[in-house]
Amino acid sequence: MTTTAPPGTDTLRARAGNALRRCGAPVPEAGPGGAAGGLAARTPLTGETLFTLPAASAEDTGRAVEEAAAAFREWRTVPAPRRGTVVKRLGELLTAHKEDLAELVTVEAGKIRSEALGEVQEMIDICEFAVGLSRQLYGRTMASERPGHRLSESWHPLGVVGVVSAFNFPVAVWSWNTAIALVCGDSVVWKPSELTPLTAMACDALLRRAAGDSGAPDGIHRLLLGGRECGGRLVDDPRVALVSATGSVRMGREVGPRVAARFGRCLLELGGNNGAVVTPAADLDLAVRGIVFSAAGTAGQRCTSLRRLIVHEDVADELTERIVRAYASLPVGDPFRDDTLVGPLISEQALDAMAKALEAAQADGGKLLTGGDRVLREQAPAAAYVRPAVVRMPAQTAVVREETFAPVLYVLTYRTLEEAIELHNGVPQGLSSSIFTRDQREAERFLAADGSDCGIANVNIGTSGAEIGGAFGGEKETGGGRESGSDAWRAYMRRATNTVNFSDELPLAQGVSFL
Ligand code: UN1
Repeated sequence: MTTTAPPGTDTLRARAGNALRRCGAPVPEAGPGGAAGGLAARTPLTGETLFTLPAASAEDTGRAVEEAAAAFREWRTVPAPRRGTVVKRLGELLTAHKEDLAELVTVEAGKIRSEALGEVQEMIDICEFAVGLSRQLYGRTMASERPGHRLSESWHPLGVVGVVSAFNFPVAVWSWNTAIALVCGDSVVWKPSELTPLTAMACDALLRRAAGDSGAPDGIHRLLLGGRECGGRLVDDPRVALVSATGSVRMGREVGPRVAARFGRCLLELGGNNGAVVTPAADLDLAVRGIVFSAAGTAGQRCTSLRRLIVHEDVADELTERIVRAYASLPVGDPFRDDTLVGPLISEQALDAMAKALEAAQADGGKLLTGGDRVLREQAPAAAYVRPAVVRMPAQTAVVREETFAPVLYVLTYRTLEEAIELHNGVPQGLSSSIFTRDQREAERFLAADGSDCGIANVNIGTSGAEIGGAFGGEKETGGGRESGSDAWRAYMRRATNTVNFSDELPLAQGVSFL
C-alpha cells in the first residue's frame, strides 16, 4: 500500500498563484499571519496557510446585496435566451481554464486530479444545460372553466439568490446554482466555504469576464469571502429572495428557520448518510468497484459518499473480503500524482471526527477490518492523511446513523429485502442510495414508493457521482431541496397564475353570482 508525500507549501502557493493569475483573479498576499480578522487560505495537502485574504465586513455584505439587487432590476427584463449567452460564455471560459480550476480544487480541497477535473467538467455540463434551459422556461396553459377566458402561468425571475456552498464541491455546487439562477433572471451573491476562497476567486473572475464579454450588468454576481457571520448576514437580509445552502444538518437547522421567519425561500442540501444494498443476485465485480469509488473516493468527503453497506448474509463475507482487499491497494497521499486515489481529509478536525466514530463503532461491537490509521505524519505533520476504513457492525447503532464526513464504511448484514430496506431507511438523512442486483424485481422493489426513501436511488452504480441532468437533493434531514437538472430551475423563479377574460361578460368562478 503506497503513500506519497505532497509537494511543499511554497510549491503549492506558486501553483495556486499561477492558476489564479491565469484565471484573471487577483493573487493575494502570500504567507501566514496577516491582519486580524483576515481569512487564511490554506491547503489540506500540507495543512499550511498559502495566503491571507481580507474577510468581508458587514458593510461589504450589505453593499454586495445592494449591487446584486440593482443588477437584478435590469437583468430580469433581459430576455432569457439572451441571459443564456452569459452562461454560454462562462462555459467557454471554464473549458479554457479547466486545468487551472482543477489545480485550485486540488490545492484547496485536496481532490485527486481526476476528480478535480471531473468537478470542473460538472460545471461545464451545467452551463450547457442552463443555456438550453434559457429557451425552455416553460409555463403551462390550463383549461379555464369560464367561456372567453384563458388561464395560464408565467415564470418570472425571483430576485437575489444567496449561495452558501461547502468545501467539498467548492466550484461545482456554485455553478449548479449560478448557471441556473442567471438564466432564470436572478443575480447571485456567493458565500463560499471559508476553506476554499481561492477557487471562489477564480470563478468570480471568470464570471465577471463572461458578463463583460456578453454585455450583462456587472452586479449579477458578487463574491463574499468570510465566515459564519458573513453567511448569517446573507441569510437574514430581506433582499435575498432565495438562500441556497449546502452544508451540515446543523447549519440547515439554523438557516431554515431564519429564512422562513422573514418569508424568504430556502433550498437546503444538507447531510447524507448514504446506503447501498447488495443482494445475492448482484454482480460482485461491479459492486466492489462501485462501492470502493463511492466510499473511499474523494476521501469519503462527498455528501453522496457511501457510508453504509447493507449486504445479504450469504454474500457478506465474500464481498467484505474483496472490499478490504481493494482498500489495501488504494494509494493514499499527494493528490497531484496520477496514481493516487485518496487525498487528504480537509482538516485535523475531520480526522478527529473519524477517529471518534471508529472508537464509538468499536465500542458498539464493530470490528475494524481495515484503515483508520493516519499516514504521512512526518512528511506533512499539519495535514490529515488517513487510510479509508471498513467496519463490520453487528447492528445499525447511533454512530452508524450519524454522518461522519470521512472515509468510514460500515457493513451491516440482512436476511430479507424488507429488512434491508428497513435498515436502509432507518437513518435521519435521505440523500442518495443504491442497490446492486441483477434481479429486476429486487431493483424495482428498491425504487418503489415503499423502497428507498432518498432523493436519489440508483441501481448497479454507487451512491455518488450523479450527473447534472437529474435533480440533485434529498429528503428528511437532507433538507428537501433540489438543485441542478430536471425542473430544479423552478426554485429560482416565481410563478404567476394569469387569468385573462377576453369576453364581454364577467362570469365568476365556481358559479358565484354577485352584482
Ligand atoms: C456534494 O457532495 O455536495 O453526485 C455534491 C455527486 C456529485 C455532486 C456531489 N455530482 O457525487
